[in-house]
Parts: sequence; structure tokens; C-alpha cells
Amino acid sequence: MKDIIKPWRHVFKLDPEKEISDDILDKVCMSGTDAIMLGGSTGVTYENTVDLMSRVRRYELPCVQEVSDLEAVVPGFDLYMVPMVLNTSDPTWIVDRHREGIERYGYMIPWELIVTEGYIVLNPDAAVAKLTKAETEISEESVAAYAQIADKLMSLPIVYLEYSGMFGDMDTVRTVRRSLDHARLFYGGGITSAEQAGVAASIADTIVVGNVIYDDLSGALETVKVVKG
Ligand code: 1GP
Repeated sequence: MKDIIKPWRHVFKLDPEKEISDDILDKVCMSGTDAIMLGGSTGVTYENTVDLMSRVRRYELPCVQEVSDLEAVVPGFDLYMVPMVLNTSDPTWIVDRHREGIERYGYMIPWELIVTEGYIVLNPDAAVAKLTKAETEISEESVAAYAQIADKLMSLPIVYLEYSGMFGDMDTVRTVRRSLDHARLFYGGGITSAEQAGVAASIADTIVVGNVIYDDLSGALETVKVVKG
């Protein structure tokens, strides 16, 4: 089941806290994107996640949850993407929440559906950076070193460069790309146009497109066309 991520080139990330009309959701789910990921840094609850998941479930594409809050984990997703933030000195976001989750849910955890993401958070203004106290002002070499911790020391299946809200530094993305042997490289952050999507997708294995869905739907749909043809 975890292998379903392998061919993904484009993913739309929906925030359960944000309103989305049936019409817009239909266009997003019928866009040709490879998967829908549900997640957000704040305001994600069990209720708003169940609600959005059941609406996305009317469509055939994979629907996965990016777990950010233990209270909001909902059964029924195709996969659960679990971030471990690498560039923080606060163990809460590296292993502590994970330990709590395992203690709480124990035998109920569908391990065959869990995919760990080695997160490197790089936009200091993003909610996720503030929440996790990420050390965003680091050199390209340090970013690549974190990526290699994920890839080579921890054997994580995904390295996720998270620039949420800001289009990232493509030279850094290239450097990380070159440093990886096995992990898939996910890039997310500030993609608002076909051009940006094309550049990011030419370097990363998978691009994740979020906010623009709510700000400029036609721009969001263009990002699929350029990646998926
Ligand atoms: C957020 O990486 C995603 O977690 C996408 O970022 O919302 O800026 O597109 P944007």
C-alpha cells in the first residue's frame, strides 16, 4: 500500500480548517492530481477532518492524512503521512508526539499504512516553523545534511522540503536532490503558477500544492497540467 506514493508527481494538500465548496472540491479532485492530502498546522480537528475526508472519498483518487494532531487522527484514509521535523531542537516534533501516539493508540495503529516524512521546515514565517521552533536560517549544506540523516541514517521513505507559504530556494532543492539515494523528495511551498510548479517538479519527485487552491483555483489547476501533461 505504501508503494502508492511512488508514482506521485503532484499532490493537492487541503486544510480541513478551511471552507471549500463542493464545486471547487470537484475541480480539485477531478484535476488529474495524483492524490489529496489532508493536513494543516493549526485548527485541524477530528470533526473537520472526517467531514472533508468523506467529501473527498466520493472521488477515486488516493486520500491521505498528514498527521499533525493526535486528536484529529481519523480512520479510513489510504495512508497516514507522519512528519518528523528534523531541523528543530525541540524533541516534541521529532519523537515525543510520536511516542505519545504509539502509547495511546498501540495495537490499533495500522503500521502498513504509515509513511514517515523527514520534514525540513525552511520558511521562518510559516505556522509550522513557529509551532515546531524550526531552525530555518541554516546553510544549504546543513539542509542537505539533514536530508541525508533522513535518507541514509534513518532510511525514511520521504524527505519533505517544507517552505509552506513561500516559494523556496531551488538551488537548495537541487542540492538536496543530489544528496539523496533512496528517499523520495517532496517539495511544498508557495507554488502559485504553472511555471513554479514546472521548475519545482523538474527537481523534486513530488510537488505539494496547498494555499493557491483557496486563493486562485485556476492557477492551482494549471499546476497539475504542467506536471501531469
Ligand atoms: C504546505 O507544503 C504545503 O504544507 C504547500 O504549501 O500552501 O504554500 O502551497 P503552500
